Amino acid sequence: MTQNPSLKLYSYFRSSASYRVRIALNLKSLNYEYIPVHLVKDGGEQHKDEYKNLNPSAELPTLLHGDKTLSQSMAIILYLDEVLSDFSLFPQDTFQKAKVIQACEIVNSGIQPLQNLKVLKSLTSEFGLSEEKKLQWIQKWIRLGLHSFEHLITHTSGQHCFGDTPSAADAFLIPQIYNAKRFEIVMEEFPLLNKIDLNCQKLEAFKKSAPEQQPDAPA
Ligand SMILES: N[C@@H](CCC(=O)N[C@@H](CS)C(=O)NCC(=O)O)C(=O)O
Repeated sequence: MTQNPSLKLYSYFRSSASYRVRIALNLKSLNYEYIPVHLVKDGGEQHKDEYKNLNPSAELPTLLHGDKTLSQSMAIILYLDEVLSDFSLFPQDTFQKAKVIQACEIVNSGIQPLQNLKVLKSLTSEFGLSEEKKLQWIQKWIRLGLHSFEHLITHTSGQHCFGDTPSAADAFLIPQIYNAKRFEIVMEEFPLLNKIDLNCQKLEAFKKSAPEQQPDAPA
């Protein structure tokens, strides 16, 4: 393990965007301090001033690297990739790198914002959706995004999304699959993604990053 005492990650065990960064840190064998922020307790600790001074969007994750503060998982992962460790999560070739980012963005901007906690809360409290309709909303957007993802990687995948080595695309995909299962989507509908999920789950970096392995996960 590379010693890097100056890395701190503000995270919540079930936050999929935090889960992406945990996978990236673990794939890169970077040590970090885990700072839990409870997204639900007392209306959500992300709304406290202390946290909003670090991240005005009141979202997880936030990474501290020494005196540098960074949020947005894509920005964090790109930063980590450039400044720390030899193991890269992106291909060298500029076009191939853009293709990996394209896959990540299907999750980052195409799916996750539509199933984010604050969006789901507002669907029921402000817009009067029933729990049943809310679940249909979530499943619709997850399915749509996962179908695009599966289509995109049909010709690029091997053991992982792009070839046989995990990349940032796997770090974005696996937490989204975790959420898909949480919201009762049967992953057999996406055979390629399901296969990649099983391959990733065999790797130590993915096992260590899983929600149930985090210090703030309920016993
Ligand atoms: N695009 C952002 C998404 C961040 C985000 O939405 N985080 C969620 C948890 S996965 C959050 O903190 N939600 C707080 C809320 O809904 O109140 C990223 O990649 O970091």
